[in-house]
Amino acid sequence: MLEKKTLNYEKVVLIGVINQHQDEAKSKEYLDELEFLTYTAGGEVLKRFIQKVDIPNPKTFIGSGKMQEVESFVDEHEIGTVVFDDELSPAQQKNIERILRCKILDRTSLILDIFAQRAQTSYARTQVELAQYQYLLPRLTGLWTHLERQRGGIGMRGPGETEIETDRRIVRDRIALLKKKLVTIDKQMATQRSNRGALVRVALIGYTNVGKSTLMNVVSKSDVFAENKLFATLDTTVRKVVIGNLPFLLSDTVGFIRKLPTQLVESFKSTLDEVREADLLLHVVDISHPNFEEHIESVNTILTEIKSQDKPTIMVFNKIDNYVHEEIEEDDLITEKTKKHFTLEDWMDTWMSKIGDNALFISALNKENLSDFRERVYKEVRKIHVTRFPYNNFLYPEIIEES
Ligand SMILES: Nc1nc2c(ncn2[C@@H]2O[C@H](COP(=O)(O)OP(=O)(O)OP(=O)(O)O)[C@@H](O)[C@H]2O)c(=O)[nH]1
Ligand SMILES: [Mg+2]
Repeated sequence: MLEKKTLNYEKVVLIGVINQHQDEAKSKEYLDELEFLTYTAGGEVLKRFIQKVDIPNPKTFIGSGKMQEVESFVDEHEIGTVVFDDELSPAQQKNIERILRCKILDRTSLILDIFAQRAQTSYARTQVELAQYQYLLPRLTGLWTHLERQRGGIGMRGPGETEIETDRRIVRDRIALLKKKLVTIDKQMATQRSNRGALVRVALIGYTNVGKSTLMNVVSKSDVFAENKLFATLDTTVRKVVIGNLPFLLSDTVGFIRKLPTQLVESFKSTLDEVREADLLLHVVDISHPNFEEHIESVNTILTEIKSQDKPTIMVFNKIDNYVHEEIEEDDLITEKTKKHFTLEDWMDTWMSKIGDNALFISALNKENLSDFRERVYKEVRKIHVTRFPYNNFLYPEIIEES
């Protein structure tokens, strides 16, 4: 799955746990995702350590025996960065850093680092920088910054070419400044959105890397950056799209992820306002991902956080071209059919019985079933459009007539 590794990738070790909330399989899936995040940030994973712990050690998160194992591996292989899948308290981070003498990151700081690398506009940069400093402030005392040889690299990079500041006083001032700047930008963005008029607003949402931008490109014939890395899109793109004469606005926005740092949810207020103010949500799902149902849950949790859980929503199951399932041999009478044996048809039946024609199955890449997609979106947008522009209904027949 991963591209050829280059020499300047940082050497990284991952640490995860197994407990009553996550069994071995779950833990593996989470670490797979963490590895993908690490790779996106510019790291190469040399080893994973997994420990069974029900209650994390308050001082070092994992137990001392495991920590010794990690320590000798880190020494032997000159590891520069250790990433924990779970959020560490500032105290834990400090203690672990003292033992391992290298950079200690967690999922949150890794995601923040990727966001910093991906932020293009000054608006996105401001949002990310604020989130980074809010995360860092309580952690500055113990930070690895005193390890001079470790300066820079993953977790130390601010937006653009900058390196993050580690002086507490400067950080505090910077936070205050960034907050002010964001208030101004938020106002400008709100004005911009209200200037867009009464056109129906549709937002593409979903877990990261599911194909939102690819779908946006196919539907709007635009050119939005799509890539097989996480968080390819940070800035919202809005395009006017016309289906069968009917114009509406389609926005492509930042992907969600399990445990999206709360600092990010807050500072991405304007970006998420795009979702909050949308009339219709297209929830894109990568059905070829073994964990797609959990992705749906994570997305729904964030929708609830931003009070958008009750909006009209069409579920768009993408990447059907890539869907694979395990077969049960005909003479195998023992294996019980579970979800991993589901065919695509089984999933279609399951979802259609749940939400009827609000479930669509497509491939944005191979342009499969896109006419169904257009038809369905047209119907839904039309419903909203005719309530806003009641005088020219005749322009939009019930059924789409492609011009
Ligand atoms: N096989 C397959 N791959 C797809 C399909 N749609 C998108 N992809 C691939 O999935 C990867 C992610 O696509 P993007 O469009 O960047 O996904 P995104 O949801 O915008 O991702 P973020 O912006 O990172 O949240 C790319 O490598 C696409 O080529 C599809 O229908 N089938
Ligand atoms: Mg995207």
